[in-house]
Amino acid sequence: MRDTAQPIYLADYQPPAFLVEQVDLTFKLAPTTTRVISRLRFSPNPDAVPGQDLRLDGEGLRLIAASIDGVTVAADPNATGLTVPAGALPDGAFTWEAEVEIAPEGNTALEGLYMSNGMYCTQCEAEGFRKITFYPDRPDVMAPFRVRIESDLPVLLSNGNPVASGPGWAEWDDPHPKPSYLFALVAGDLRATTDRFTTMEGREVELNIWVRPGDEGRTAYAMDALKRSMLWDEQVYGRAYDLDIFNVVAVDDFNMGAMENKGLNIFNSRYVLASSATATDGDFAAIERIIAHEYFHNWTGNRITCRDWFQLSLKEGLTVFRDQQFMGDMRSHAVKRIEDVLTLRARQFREDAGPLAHPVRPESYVEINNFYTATVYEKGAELIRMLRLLVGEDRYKAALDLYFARHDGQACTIEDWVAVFEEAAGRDLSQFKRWYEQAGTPKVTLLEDWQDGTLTLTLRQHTAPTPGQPLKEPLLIPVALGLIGPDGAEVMPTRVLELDSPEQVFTFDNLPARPVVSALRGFSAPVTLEHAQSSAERATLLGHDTDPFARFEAGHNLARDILQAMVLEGARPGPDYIDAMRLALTDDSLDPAFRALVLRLPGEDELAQTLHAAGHVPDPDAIHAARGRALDTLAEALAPELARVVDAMETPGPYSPDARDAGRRALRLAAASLLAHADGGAKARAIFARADNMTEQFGAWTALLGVGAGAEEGAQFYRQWQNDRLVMDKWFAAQVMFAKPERAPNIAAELTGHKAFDWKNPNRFRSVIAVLGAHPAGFHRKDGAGYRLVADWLIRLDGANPQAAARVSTVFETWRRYDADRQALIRAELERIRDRPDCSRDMGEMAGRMLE
Ligand code: B3K
Ligand code: ZN
Repeated sequence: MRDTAQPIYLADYQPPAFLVEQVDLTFKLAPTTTRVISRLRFSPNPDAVPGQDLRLDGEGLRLIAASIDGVTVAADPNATGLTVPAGALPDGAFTWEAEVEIAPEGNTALEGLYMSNGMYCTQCEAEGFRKITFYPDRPDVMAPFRVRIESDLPVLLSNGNPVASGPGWAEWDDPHPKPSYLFALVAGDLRATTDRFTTMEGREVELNIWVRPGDEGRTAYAMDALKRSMLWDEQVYGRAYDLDIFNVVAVDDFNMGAMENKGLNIFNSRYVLASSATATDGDFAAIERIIAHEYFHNWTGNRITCRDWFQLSLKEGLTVFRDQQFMGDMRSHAVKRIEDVLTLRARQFREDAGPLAHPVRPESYVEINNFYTATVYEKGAELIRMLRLLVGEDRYKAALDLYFARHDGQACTIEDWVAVFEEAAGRDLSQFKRWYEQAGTPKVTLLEDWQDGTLTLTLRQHTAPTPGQPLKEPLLIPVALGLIGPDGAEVMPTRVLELDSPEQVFTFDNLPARPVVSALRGFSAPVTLEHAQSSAERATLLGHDTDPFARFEAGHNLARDILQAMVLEGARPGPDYIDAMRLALTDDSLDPAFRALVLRLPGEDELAQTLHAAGHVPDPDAIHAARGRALDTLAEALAPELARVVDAMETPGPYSPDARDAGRRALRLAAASLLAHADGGAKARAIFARADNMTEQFGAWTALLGVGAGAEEGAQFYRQWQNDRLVMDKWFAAQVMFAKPERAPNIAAELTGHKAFDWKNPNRFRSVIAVLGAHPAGFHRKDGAGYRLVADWLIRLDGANPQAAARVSTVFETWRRYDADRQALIRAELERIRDRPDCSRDMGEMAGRMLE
């Protein structure tokens, strides 16, 4: 029997002893006494050792009755499930029936069947189905489900197609075999926005977005995004939807963003509900991306699922990659790529550099929910991007066609995935596969040598040890490279250098003059690049590179070097940098969204990360101060241009969330925020006063907060939005995010005392506690007040919702970067969290790994 704190190992995988041919479930819903009656048709798995016991997972279930083929069995569940010995089982197939009782109302963990504002809903991935009934709760057991719901609530939903309904009941049938983690049920007083989509196969699909009464006016954008996602998956991947109905439900209490349950996606309401008055451009983009992501899972995740949870990136990395492609097609590939790289570095590189580093395919876990990480998702997507670059667009398409044709309806592994690429490209990818197995961010060093028209590039790769992996093998790293001549023109088309050894040399002859090297174009591999370049070379790339990512990166590196020098030597930004920024700011030939990104200085956590990687102990206060000085200097120097851009970027006409207008607003607000450091916030105040949309209202308010102003605007914001739960999350978050470092823990503490601080709601909890953890100088206040406050709240949340608490605990993952005093304070907090007798498995694993 599984001791719940014991690790599970990939190497121990065994096929299931029994397969499930059909599932029939009946739910009699009641807040504290829901009855779940299950009828499961089992047959021995021909691929497993015969004669095994029947093992069913089950947690927190009150067993009322159980039988096999109609004969009562004396099952005796323990904390993790029950076992029927092989000797008590009939030969061949048999039917298991059980009735259990559960109490959704008291389920604060938001896993299994729970309640949110009077509505019933479920979250089963990864292992929540076992909190609903006894079942072989593992993804390689796939079965068709038939579900009957009995309840007085008006709307009763489950997976698949509706088959029948009457007063107080409804029945659903999902013909597509699925693992239990994709099961879903919703019951409540809900309102639908309805639309239709006709698939390329001619199937008429009813689309519904279900929300609480009063929220109907905020569903239009999600519906539009859904229809565009369905069309895109047909056009780009040849994948059509496969049921007669597709339901999306918005729920206020939800542990993550959304869930791809077959035919019944359940969403955190913040990723469905949007109106121009209440949602920012960023919110609209997040809705578009997540609607697409969950929809795309229908093929990459649901029809082809994972054999076991170690293979999680098989569905998540691929689906993230697909949503990135979709967003690029819908908006701008250049801007999307830059944003994705910034996220990757902020979250995944950070994870990879600390005690929580793990491979894209981990080898062991204690609690699988702790492995829904930036590494599995975002780095997983990067691996697919590299595969596509290595084999080329056409062979990528061929590999994916083969994947869908060969594995539809199966539960697969990373090996299956790599094999379709090997076959489609006729190429051995065994070295590439190391990317899935080896944790850590490789460092690539590039050295240039120039002699008589020949440029010699020496490339080296090195990956530092990570927990459990002291030695690293060389990886296959595609480095996309271009050369820019002194006149700013391209010397050759982009070439992809394949780095597969610790060191390799590449030469380029017959060059008329020494070019500027544009390396890692498009961020062709998830590595850190060390490439010494002068400010002048970086300015050339920023001004002339044909690759937009490389252009952005040149400006970003320029800023990062200056900020580092400011932190370490107290320098000031020089005229080179200011001129380069002026050029980017005022170059009207550039996409405003791109210019907004160029204008954004590297963040404090990124600076701490790079300083640490360069062998320094980062001082959060010094970083905060240096960044503030850089903003002041830039603002003073560029004030006239900034003011002009603020005016020029006004978006005439009614609000539209499209990329064009959103890009203009992004630049306008970036300019106003920077300018606030010189004009005291005059422009921002004017934007706030006239704003007719949340993007400008919120953006202008936070621009003011950024310079220590905005108190009046904050009060007005509160008065206007105090009854809107999603906007109130912003009100909480902004005050912590933009607090002066010395005040941040106090402000966060005060906010936790606010009457609207409902800490059991994950969004609200994160809007204060996780946001404090993301405020480097505030969280790391020298006296440890930030650490204490976060730890106190993590302990409290752990008692109610371990999964959500464990996730927020990653705010501590960078602790070993810092000085001895701070380390001692954090260590004490992590020990306090871990050493409680009632510490959850989720939190115990996280704190334990961070302390190891
Ligand atoms: N598959 C879900 C995440 C489930 C998380 C469980 N702890 C959402 C997604 O990735 O689409
Ligand atoms: Zn996903």
